[in-house]
Amino acid sequence: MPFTASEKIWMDGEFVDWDKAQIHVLTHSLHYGSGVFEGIRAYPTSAGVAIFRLTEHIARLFTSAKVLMIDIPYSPEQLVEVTKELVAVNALDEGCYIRPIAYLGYGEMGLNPLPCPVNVSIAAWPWGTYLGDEGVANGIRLKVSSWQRHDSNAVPTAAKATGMYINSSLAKVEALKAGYDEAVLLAPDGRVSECTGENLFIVRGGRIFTPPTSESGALAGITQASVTTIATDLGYEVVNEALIRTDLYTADEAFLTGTAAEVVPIREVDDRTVGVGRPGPITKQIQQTYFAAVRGEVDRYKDWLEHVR
Ligand code: PPE
Repeated sequence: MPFTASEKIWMDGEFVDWDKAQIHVLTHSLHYGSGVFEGIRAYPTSAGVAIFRLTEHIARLFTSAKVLMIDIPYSPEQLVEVTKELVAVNALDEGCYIRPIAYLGYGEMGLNPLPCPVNVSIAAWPWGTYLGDEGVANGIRLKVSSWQRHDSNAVPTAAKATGMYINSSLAKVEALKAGYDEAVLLAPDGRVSECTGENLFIVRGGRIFTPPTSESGALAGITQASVTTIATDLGYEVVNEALIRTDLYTADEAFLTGTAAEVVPIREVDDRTVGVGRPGPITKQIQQTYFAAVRGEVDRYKDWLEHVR
C-alpha cells in the first residue's frame, strides 16, 4: 500500500515534518522487534472527521506495552488528545489511517530491553482500501499458510508487537507469490487462528462463528468486537468457537475484519469456492452497517466515534 505523505508526524512530544521523522540505525526495536503499535482509522462524518474507537485502540497499545514491560512515558489520555491533534494539524478531514508506535530507542544495545529509552510516535496519512476496492466489493481469495501462527507461550499473541509480524509477513508473501490475496494462519493445534492482519468470521446455517482469540493466538480485534456487536444487533447469533480449515471450505459465507482491511468478503479458500463465490447476504449486511457506523450514519454506534474538533 503506497503512502500519501501528510505534513507532520508526532514524535516524542513534538510535531515534526514528515521527512524529518527519523531515527538512529542503532534503535533497539529495529534490531530486536521490541516495539508495540496500533492501527486506527478516522472517517469523515457529517459532524467532521472522527476517529473510530480511538480510546480502545490506545488502551490496547498500553496493554501490549504492559505485556512487553515497556513503560510508555505518557498517559493514555495524553495520547488520545495528541492523536486528535495530529489529525487536525494535518487537516485529514477526509479520514486517514493512524499508526501509533512505542519503541525502544537509541542508547543501549543487547537483548536486555529494560535499560532502553522508550520513544513514542504517531503518524497519520490518507490510506485507501487495504485489500483493494475489488476485494471489498467482490471478495478475496485466501490460502492456508504453511507458516503456523505463534504459540502464545513462544511470543505473547495478546500483544500487538512489531517483531511478531515477521510471522504475518512470511505468510503474506507466500500467499501473494502463489497468486492469492491473503493468507490464513493455523494455530499450533491446527485450528484456524486469523489472517495476517485481520480476524476471520464464517457464516453457517444463519449463525456467525469467529475463533476465540485466546485459544487461537489471534489478536483480539476491535473491528471483530464491533462487527460482533453489529451482527448481534442485526439479530444474528455470534458464536466464539474453534474452527478447522474445512469449516472455511464448507461455510455459506466468510469474511475478515480489521482496521486497515475493514470488512472484506472471502470468495475462495484453498481454491474451494465459499458459498456461491460472491459476497453473501449476511456479509453484505454487516459490511454495509460497518461502513455506515464508522461514518456516523448509525445513531446507536455514535459512541464509537471520537471527534477531532
Ligand atoms: N489480527 C492481526 C494480526 C492484526 O494485525 C490486526 C490489525 C487484526 C487482527 C485486527 O484488529 P483490529 O484492527 O483491532 O480490528 N492489523 C492492523 C495492522 C495492519 C498493517 O498492515 O499493519 C490494522 O488493521 O491496522
